[in-house]
Amino acid sequence: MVIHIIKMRIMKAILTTIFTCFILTGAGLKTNVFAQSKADTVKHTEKDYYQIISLPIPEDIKLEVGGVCLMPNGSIAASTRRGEIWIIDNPYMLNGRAPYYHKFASGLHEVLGLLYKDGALYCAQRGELTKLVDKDGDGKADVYETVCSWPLSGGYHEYSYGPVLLPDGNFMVTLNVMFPNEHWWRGASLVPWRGWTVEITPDGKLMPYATGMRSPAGLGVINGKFFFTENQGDWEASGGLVEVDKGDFTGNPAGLVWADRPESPVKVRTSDIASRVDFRNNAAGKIEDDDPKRPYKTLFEVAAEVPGVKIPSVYIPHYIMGNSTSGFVQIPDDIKFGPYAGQILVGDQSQSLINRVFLEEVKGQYQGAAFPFRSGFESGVLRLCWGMDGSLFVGQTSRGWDSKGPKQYGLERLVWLGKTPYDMKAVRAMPDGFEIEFTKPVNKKTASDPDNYTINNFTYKYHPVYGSDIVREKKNNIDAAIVSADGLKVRLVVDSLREKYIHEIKVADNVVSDEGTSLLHPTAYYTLNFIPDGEKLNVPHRVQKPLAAEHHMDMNMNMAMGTTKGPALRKNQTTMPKTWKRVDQTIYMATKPGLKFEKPELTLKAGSKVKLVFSNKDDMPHNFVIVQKGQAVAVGELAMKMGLDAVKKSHIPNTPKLLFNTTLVGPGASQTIYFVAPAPGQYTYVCTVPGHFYVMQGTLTVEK
Ligand SMILES: [Cu+2]
Repeated sequence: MVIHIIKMRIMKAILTTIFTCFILTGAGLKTNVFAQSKADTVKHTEKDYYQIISLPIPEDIKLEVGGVCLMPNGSIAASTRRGEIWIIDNPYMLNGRAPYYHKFASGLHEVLGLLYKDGALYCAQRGELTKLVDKDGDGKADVYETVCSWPLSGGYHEYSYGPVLLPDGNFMVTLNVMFPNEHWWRGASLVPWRGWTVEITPDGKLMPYATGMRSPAGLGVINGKFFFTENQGDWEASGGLVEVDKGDFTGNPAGLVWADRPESPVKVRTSDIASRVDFRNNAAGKIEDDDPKRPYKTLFEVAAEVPGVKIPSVYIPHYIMGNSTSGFVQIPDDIKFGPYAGQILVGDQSQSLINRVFLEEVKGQYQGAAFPFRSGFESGVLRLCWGMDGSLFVGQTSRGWDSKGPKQYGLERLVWLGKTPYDMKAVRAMPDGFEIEFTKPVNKKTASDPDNYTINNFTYKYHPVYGSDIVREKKNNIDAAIVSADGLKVRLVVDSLREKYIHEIKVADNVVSDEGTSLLHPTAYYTLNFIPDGEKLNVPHRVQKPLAAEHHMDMNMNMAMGTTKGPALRKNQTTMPKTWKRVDQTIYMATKPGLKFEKPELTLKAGSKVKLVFSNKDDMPHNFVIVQKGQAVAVGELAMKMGLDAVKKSHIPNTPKLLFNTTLVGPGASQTIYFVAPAPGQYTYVCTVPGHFYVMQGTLTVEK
């Protein structure tokens, strides 16, 4: 599979080169429309500003990074899923020398976090918080001391993350729920305090702090407050960054089984949720969200009724910005890392990238905007830590789950190259809209045209199903775009803002900087938990012109080509066509964990009437899409450009490269499609979900 990807990447590089050569040779021609239309904006990429430097890892070290931290001498400590801790000297590769690895500790149980404090390393193993000390100074830990332990059921996914240090010197650890067999993707808490965040004093006293966590892979302290990152799953519509106060409940009810214990500070009870949202605890244990008309509530609606329910500070919309939110760090004020001091960098494991979050306090709570930041890491991004020189170390692992980055594990360093990208620096909520702050002055002419911005808002369902569709989507009308005198800010006056909804803010390419550059990242997602009080600008209402690019195509109208006579079949034909008397071939296709199809190859007979039953046996949604041979990545990349539309349309772009498809199929669910097998030859089938399409592929052979 990896070789396959590399081949495809080489092909892509060759194609890009051919294409570039074409443009270069074409530049000499008299009529070159292409060069002219592109010449007015300067192209730039993330690479021009932030460089990724890979650290070589000796072949015999399986550095599946679970934790990273900076040592006082500038070395980096990295813990692994395999239970080892390595100290890496000269990770900056000064004087062209390779880093030097030595083993500090081993025999630990899946170390997914690491902290240096007062001459010792602290790590959460699955079942305990451990202090490791090198007493004799030989570079190896000789004291392994249990600070505090907690029970384990032995179930899959019972990860423990951390610790991080609170300002008062206590430790915080987050504890993943487990997935029991009968409900294999639904979180359960079989032993205390699974699904909780726990606070631990230096002398080992464990105090339950909050619950509602499902897969809290990232944790940290921002401006003195405790935050964690959640992943999509049951009851969790999308990943995001959540500020947690003591006693909060953040959404996944599995951990509430322990809320009655005297040590629990949580006031929410299971019945508070169950009386409002159907848990659908049926005997089969399988929940299929088959009925889009099923009534639902949002998390913020439940929070409005139940004190103690906490909504995320900032959503990092699933599929659109990432798939598995992981570790985060705040950019310190005193380092040189570009124009984003004080903001948060949040990793994404499966997409192998880092997003950026701007936080602001509104009505006493944090909320803010998420932006893309840097993609292209070599494996799944899990842990981030600052080096001594202000560069960012990025600890990575695919951990049995594939990531977009092709390697099984990796350690890389992200370095700012000293140039400021033209980007949205921040988006702030205003009483009547948003204020976008840019890193460089904008061209005032284009920036003051409100038609050069689009805003859509949406929310998610709160339910026991894995993830959620985007629901209640609404377009906002923009009445004015007012540019500040220095050209660094644009105030958008927006009609009918919706409190508690996520607002997608898009800036058109022609809102260029003074230097003629388009934005490096033109889209932001602002989680508007509160609209701030204050004076509204008095501007007349106007009706926004729709952008030419906003062409909405109903997926049901997406017709398949090359089928037999009679009414054309849909690409997603889910009932047997009336003209068919029988099915010639019935094919069963399923998914399996680790971004795989159960069968890597399929054979069909050309022209035969095919019924294909696609069953999703994994714990996340997938689709099944047949595309022209070798077009899986091209179609997947088109799907990634669909933005908000992507989830609604099941990541199915409108392209002739795509022949037939299922829509998104949730965990445990299935969908049947009908199509006529195309002309003899080879085809590719793929799941077009972002991050999946690079690896989740198979080969379809159509025979005569
Ligand atoms: Cu998939």
